Formats: sequence, C-alpha cells, structure tokens
Amino acid sequence: MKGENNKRLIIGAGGQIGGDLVEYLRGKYGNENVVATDIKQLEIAGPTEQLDVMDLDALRGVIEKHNTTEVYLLAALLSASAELKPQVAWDLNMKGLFNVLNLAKEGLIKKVFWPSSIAVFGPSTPKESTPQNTIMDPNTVYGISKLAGERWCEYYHNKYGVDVRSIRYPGLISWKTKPGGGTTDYAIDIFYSALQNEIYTCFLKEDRALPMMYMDDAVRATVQLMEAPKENITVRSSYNLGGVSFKPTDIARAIRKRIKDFGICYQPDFRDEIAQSWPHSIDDQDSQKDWNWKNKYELEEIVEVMLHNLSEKLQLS
Ligand code: AKB
Repeated sequence: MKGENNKRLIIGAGGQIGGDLVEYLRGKYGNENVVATDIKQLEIAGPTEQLDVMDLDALRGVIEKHNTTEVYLLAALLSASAELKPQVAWDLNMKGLFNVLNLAKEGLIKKVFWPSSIAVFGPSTPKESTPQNTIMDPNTVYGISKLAGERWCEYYHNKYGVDVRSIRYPGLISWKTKPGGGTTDYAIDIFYSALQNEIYTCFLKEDRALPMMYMDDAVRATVQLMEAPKENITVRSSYNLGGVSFKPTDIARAIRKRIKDFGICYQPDFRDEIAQSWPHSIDDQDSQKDWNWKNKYELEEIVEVMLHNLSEKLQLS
C-alpha cells in the first residue's frame, strides 16, 4: 500500500473528522503520501499546508506542489453555525466544493471525497429507517447546502466523468478533536461533563432520537468507499450511512452505568428544532451492497471507549 503512487490531500484537516482521517491515512499510506491542510496553521508532523479552499489558485498551487491526486474536502460550516451565519456557510460549503470539482474536471484531481450529512433530509422525510431515495426537503442552511452539493457531485460525475464519492454522515462521536457548531455535538459534550463531575445541560429534548456513529467507523467507511472499485459505486450523490440510533436519555443511561452519580438536565434551544427535522434512523442497504459496509460500534461500546480515551486525554491536559 505504501508504495502506491496516489497522494492524498486533506482539506480541513484541523476539524473533527480531519484529525482522525489524517492519522488513519498516514498509518495506511505513509506520512509523506498524505498532505494535511487547513485554513489555520496545523501543528502536526508530516507534510502540511495552510490553505483556504475558497482560493482556487492557492488550491491548484498546493495540488501541483505535492502532486496529490486524491482530495478529501472536509472544510465546512456545520448545522448550528450555519444557521447563525447563512451566507458564510453557503459560500464556504458551495465554493469549496466547486473549486475541487472543477480541478477534478480539468484532470488535476483523479478522485474526490466530499461529506454530506443526514441534514439533507427534512420534515417530510420518513423518520424511521430513512431510505436512500426519498423525499428531501431540508429546512436548514447546512442541509440545503449539502443537498445542493450532492446534486452537483452527481452532475459532475454524469457530465464530466468526475470520480466523486460521498457519504451522508450521521452525528459523529469522537474524542481526539472536539467538533464545533453541530447539532449532534451534545453526544460528545456530555462525556466532558460526565468526566468532570458536572451536570450536563442538554440542548436537545430528552427523547430526540438521532442517528450517530463512532469516529473509527466513520473513518473506516470513508476509506472503504474511496477504495471500492469504480464499477461498484452506483450512488454518485451520497450514500446513506446508518450507525446507531439513540436519544439523549439512552446515552445518559449508558454513562450512568459507569458513572453512578452522573446528572443531566434539558434546556432545548434552536438546535432541537434542527434535530426535529432530521431522521431517527437510517437505512444503509446501498452502502452494504455496493462496498460491503458494516458498522462495528453500538451505543455501549461507544460509551466505553469514549469514557476510557477521554479520561486519559483530560488527565494529560
Ligand atoms: C451536525 O450536527 O451539523 C453534523 C451533521 C449531522 O452533519 N454533525
């Protein structure tokens, strides 16, 4: 694997997915074959660049300098932040994608990964086991940008033959890098409170079920999709990815099994309205069929690894 000549460029490597993905890809392909970029200066070993994906010339320059042929475009504003800054979110989420797709159309990039989200679904979408193809009427800025992005990905594939691949991520739970500005962030914040002996104030209603996934599963899915033979990829908009579905009360109960006096209270805010429009659970049959997807982590295992890893991390800092 290390000898293969595809070099990868990660855009938004300082974010929640980026940090884990860079580490995984570097373990698989070697540090020198994975270039990590972010709008902020990155403080990690290995090849890095400071890059604003909205700057097409700068993006082209970094790709030419490092001869990278695969791009993972992770820079985006998430759902809660996007509601507060709609224009910024639309500009970043769309222009970044167009810059990458256009360089792929030119032939400078051979393969693109672009993340979509369960936010593409809306209030009229069936909530349980949401199918791959169904009603999509997102009512958030983030969801609208992700659905538009999906349509553009499919268009660039059909019209120009761009090899672009995508996943509709559920809420992602991780401990290495804190997320920022998402609606599903509660399922990470809750662990920090539990380990610091604080009562957690949840910004979602107690029975608000959402699809979630542990980061190791999400990273594995991403690389599995990118490595799948081209002819197996039947979805060029974005693949549903299921993970595990739970409510705030479920995760609180699982934490309390391990930290007996953990306390939680509920003060739903605008993020609960966002979550209300999203599915409860996802049907990911197409991912299973096309690229053999199967998730590993269920709720109890997620809680176990999160408490273990985060407690070590908090003791170190
Ligand atoms: C968010 O909450 O905005 C993201 C997502 C589900 O895409 N985690």
